[in-house]
Amino acid sequence: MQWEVFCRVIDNYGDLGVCWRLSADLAARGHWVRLWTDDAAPLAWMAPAGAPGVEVRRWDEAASTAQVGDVVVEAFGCELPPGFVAQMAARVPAPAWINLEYLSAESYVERSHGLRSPQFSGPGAGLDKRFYYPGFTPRTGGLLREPGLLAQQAGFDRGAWLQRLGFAPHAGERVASLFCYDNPALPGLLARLAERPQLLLVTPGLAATQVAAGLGLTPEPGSVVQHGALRIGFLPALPQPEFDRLLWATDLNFVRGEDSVVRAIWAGRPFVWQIYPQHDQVHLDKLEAFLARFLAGAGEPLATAVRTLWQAWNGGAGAWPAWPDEADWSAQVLRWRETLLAEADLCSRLLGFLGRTG
Ligand code: TRH
Repeated sequence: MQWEVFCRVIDNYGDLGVCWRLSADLAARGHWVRLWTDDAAPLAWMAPAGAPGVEVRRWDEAASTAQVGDVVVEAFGCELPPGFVAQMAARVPAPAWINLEYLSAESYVERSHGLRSPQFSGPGAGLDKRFYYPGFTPRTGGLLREPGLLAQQAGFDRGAWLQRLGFAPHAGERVASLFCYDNPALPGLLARLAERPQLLLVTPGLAATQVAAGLGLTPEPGSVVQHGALRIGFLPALPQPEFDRLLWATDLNFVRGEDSVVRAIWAGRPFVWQIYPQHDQVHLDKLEAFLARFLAGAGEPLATAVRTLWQAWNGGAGAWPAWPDEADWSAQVLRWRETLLAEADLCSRLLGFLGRTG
């Protein structure tokens, strides 16, 4: 099928990151995708090689395109250009119109997934928009997971990959990654990590600037600095598949936002999530809902330790909490991953939702 994926970049990289993964995944399954975005700049590092079958187009050219594909994906309520919607309404047969929503573990997702929003007025009058909610249960839209992802991971050589990246760990060093927003708890984390030999790989942007500011230096991609027993390596921006490998190469991942938390689950390592902060604090309910799913069936000591650590990481400075038992933590991530792997991925479910099998 021919797909039109619309992505307006609000801030950060998640909107484009999710839309790119969706587009590339669909194209790898034999579909044609036009990704319309108002800011394609991050694709220069996120997807420098592009993907066969995906054409990146400028948002403001959409209204004047000659033809409209079979499926239109409006990502995160980005409001399609009215001229394009008028063309959708004129197409016979009408395209399927999917509003792809943000990911949440909250219970409303199952209730809202698949709901229709018939258009009674405006350029799209007569069309039927349908809400598609990604999620963690079979009654939601699922999670992005490319076919063969876990097989790729199983064949991954962590040592060789880190070496190629220029950050080979020393003997006995554990490896962690850091991708975060502004975070007052960061100095506490660095002090904690510096108690034993570890290598912390820091992503560029907010994570690198804060770490470097705390140490009184300028972050240079490729450089490594010593902080107690901790070595801190500053990463360049990685293409998305390499970012995934970073999460596979570590013992512990600090991730943020919507896309990288899903990749941390697939990586199967202990992880700490900094959720995208919202002004009215609603993100804290979202965080609790995620924790409730992740920690279902976990023993009390692990559940309490992980919840306390995640709350501290999302709630600001304060005493750094006790570290969860890493063997239990790791086992819990792998258990949850097994459950999620038994469910169909987002693209497969989306195709089923549209009445297609592939
Ligand atoms: O950048 P984010 O904070 O994006 C956020 C969230 O998605 C949030 O939910 C949303 O509401 C907001 O944007 C508008 O975090 P996220 O979602 O993990 O997206 C980061 C993307 O960047 C992800 O696709 C991985 C990619 N990435 C790379 O490809 N290479 C890199 O080196 C790094 C650091 C990230």
